[in-house]
Amino acid sequence: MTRILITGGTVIGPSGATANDVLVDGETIAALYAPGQGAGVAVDRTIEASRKYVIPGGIDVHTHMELPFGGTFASDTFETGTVAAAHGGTTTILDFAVQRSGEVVQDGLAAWHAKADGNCAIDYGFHMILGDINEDSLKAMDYLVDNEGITSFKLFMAYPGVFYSDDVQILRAMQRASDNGAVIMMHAENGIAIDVLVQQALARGETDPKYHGLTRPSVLEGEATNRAIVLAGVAGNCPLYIVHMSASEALEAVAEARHEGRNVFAETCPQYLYLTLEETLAKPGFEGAKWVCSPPIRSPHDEHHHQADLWRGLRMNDIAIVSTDHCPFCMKDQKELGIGDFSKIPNGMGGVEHRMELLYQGVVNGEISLARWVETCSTTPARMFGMYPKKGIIAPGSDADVVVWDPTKQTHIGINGKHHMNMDHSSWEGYVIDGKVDTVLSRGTVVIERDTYVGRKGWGRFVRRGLCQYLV
Ligand code: DUC
Ligand code: ZN
Ligand code: ZN
Repeated sequence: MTRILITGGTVIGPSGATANDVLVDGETIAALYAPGQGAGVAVDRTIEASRKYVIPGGIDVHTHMELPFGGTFASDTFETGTVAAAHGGTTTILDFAVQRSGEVVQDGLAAWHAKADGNCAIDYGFHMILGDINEDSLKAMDYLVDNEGITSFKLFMAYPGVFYSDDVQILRAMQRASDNGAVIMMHAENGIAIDVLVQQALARGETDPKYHGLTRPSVLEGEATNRAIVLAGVAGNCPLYIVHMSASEALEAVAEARHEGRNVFAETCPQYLYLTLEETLAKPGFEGAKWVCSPPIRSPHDEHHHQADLWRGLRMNDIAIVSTDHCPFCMKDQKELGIGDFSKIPNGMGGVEHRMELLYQGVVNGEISLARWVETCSTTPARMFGMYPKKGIIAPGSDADVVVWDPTKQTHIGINGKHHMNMDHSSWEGYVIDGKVDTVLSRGTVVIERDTYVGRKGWGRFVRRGLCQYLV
């Protein structure tokens, strides 16, 4: 077994920073030493981390590799997407296995295992999208929790005719989750109202990408979020996790529920923290299609200050996690499906490679602390989805998923030799971030050094997860 000593660094955890040397023995962290105290330990390799941060590997709990969607497939495979994730300091992803309408849940899960097995550069787990809630899928929820290490289920209040569930189905799934302890993850947008606005816009000849944003107003995200919270309460305080939150109205609903002590949690994504409708969706011609995702990127000229509110929500823990909703599509042949009709543009953006650096910029900008960066990007994801302390912390006995982070360097984001996602463009082209990934270990094995992937296909293992660790 290989032994590695990471020396001279500052270890960051959810409760702050300490100067420690870290001993990795095989796949796990063996010990933390006061600086210099590990000097005599026999090791195969030393990684010098002076003036660098040593953090638990990032955990991105919201990715869609190879998702069939919008008449095409998300363009990253588990192989390309996990290599890209590793480059950006993410060492575990949770992807969404899909049960489509009319399909048996276990068959959808088996299809996802077949896509990922033997292909991943880093560890991975699955949530399950329930696209057809009926007696069998309700029973399957119990089965997956008890036997498959899958303890979270995503439902959609959006996308009528695709993944959409009505309130009857949602309530029944929530009741089941109340009983078996699973987390219900909710895509909270009022999809049937949005579809009315979309049809009316198209009838007026409003076909450009920006109308994707303008037909999905934030109030319809707020309404759906509030409705999901009410239904989760009726179901008996079922654990509810609002995915990819973008709107102040939604945050208000979550904050109020949390104030009442409810099992309600939320995540947001970097695109909602940084990008504006005007700079993205509203670019001239068809370029805005690059940023078509749902919920949409919001305008700062709304009556709400969505971005400032989301940053505040992150500081206050009303937003617990930052994920990416990584769902990449190329412009060529994919986004182009929607030329002349924004509603046909495949919804999704790629970002799995950039989450850690984009959130670190939030530290540099004074929006969040170093500890909160690690907490929202690694420790809380591990606890929310039943993986802690195996994942999400640098502590003896934990998996040695470790990122050495250099705060003195910069990351230049863009497609020219810089990004590793299978996309013909970058949603973050030209962004320059203070801070850079130096070295990445996945279960004790170096997978990234000197900007190069040195791991191997199939190294990543499926993580069987327990229940959410925030529930009493
Ligand atoms: N939103 C997206 O933008 N893409 C995939 C699914 C989703 O909910
Ligand atoms: Zn969604
Ligand atoms: Zn998603």
